[in-house]
Amino acid sequence: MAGTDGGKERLRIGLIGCGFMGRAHSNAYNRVANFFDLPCVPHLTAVCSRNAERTRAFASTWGYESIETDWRAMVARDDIDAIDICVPNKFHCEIATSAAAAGKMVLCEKPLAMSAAEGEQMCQAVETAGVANMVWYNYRRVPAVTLAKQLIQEGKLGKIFHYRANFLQDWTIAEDLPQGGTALWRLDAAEAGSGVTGDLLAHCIDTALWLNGPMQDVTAMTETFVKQRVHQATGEVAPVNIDDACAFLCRFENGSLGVFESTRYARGHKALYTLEINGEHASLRWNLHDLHRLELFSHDDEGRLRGWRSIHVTDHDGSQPYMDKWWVPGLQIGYEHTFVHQVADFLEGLVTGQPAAPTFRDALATQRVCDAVLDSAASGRWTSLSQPSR
Ligand code: SOE
Repeated sequence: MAGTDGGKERLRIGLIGCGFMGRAHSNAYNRVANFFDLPCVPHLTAVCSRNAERTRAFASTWGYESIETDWRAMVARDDIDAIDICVPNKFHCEIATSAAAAGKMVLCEKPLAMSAAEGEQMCQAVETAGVANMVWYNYRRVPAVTLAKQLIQEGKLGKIFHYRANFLQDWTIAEDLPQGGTALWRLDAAEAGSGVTGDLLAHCIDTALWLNGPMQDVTAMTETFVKQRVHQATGEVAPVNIDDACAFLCRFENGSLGVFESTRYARGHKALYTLEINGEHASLRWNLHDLHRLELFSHDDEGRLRGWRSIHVTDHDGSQPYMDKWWVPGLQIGYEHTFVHQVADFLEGLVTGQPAAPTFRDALATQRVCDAVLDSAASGRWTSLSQPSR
């Protein structure tokens, strides 16, 4: 880090990718110092993508000082401290390992990699270089989800019996939707690695491992409902190799059972991430469409009053995670704030030496579960997580 902004050290960011996630991260870098009092602040040094005109427009919208059109040039710059990777999954490993070798901190969009083998290489690269690293599993930092973590850690649920999560969307039902290209790379297995497993279930798995600990084994099924689509790169009809839907069961090491489902074919659901945890003393549930509420049923409540309560997680007195940084009690925050929280925690971690999670190593555990899920779906058998699956 070098120089100061308003008396604070600057973390000079080089962002790679100008899509949806590039915007979400840029917004977070711009907002964080307005709301969090941190020892260092992000400085938007450069943004990179292949199309110069588009990159220039992005730089001007979000306040980047300069642009690059080749990520290698970005990684080689000595005025950048941290590389932030917001490009399709197939580029994560090469960029992250090169950035680490150049001594840069690396922040990477989820999922970490195309496979656990690639993820392992990325972990080794950042660990050998000794550079800070983090993966953007942002839903951990929805205040209601962080509150769920605190309640579980405090033992409010007691022994956990069940964990269930869904991530449902409906945007790929149309058979004439093409695959590949800037907006639709998520439908192309060569760019994305997998379909809903790496894109959506990875979020559910990351939260589950965080809230409920490691998984022992999994059994899964996947389906590709539309078998071929026009590929935007060639204009030709090509097989679709991603999983459009995936459902899996798992056993957690703590003895609880997990049920997970994700699809892009649930008509009416746009980004419905739900989770529910049933413990001996209490149950919790949360959903992304009502993200500021955490629902709790506590068996310890007096019998006459026992029932599900809906906690509006907006208090300002420091008792509910992150909310004292925002408005006044009762006023909600949303999706974009989860990224602001993640940047704040990353910056704080640089100073305290307590790295913000999930690190690459943490996210590798999620990648291993994704691989095990896909292996199980292919083999029709349970896959154990005690050994790396690929
Ligand atoms: C896919 O539509 C997507 O944008 C994912 O890629 C994100 O990770 C998820 O948060 C929302 O849905």
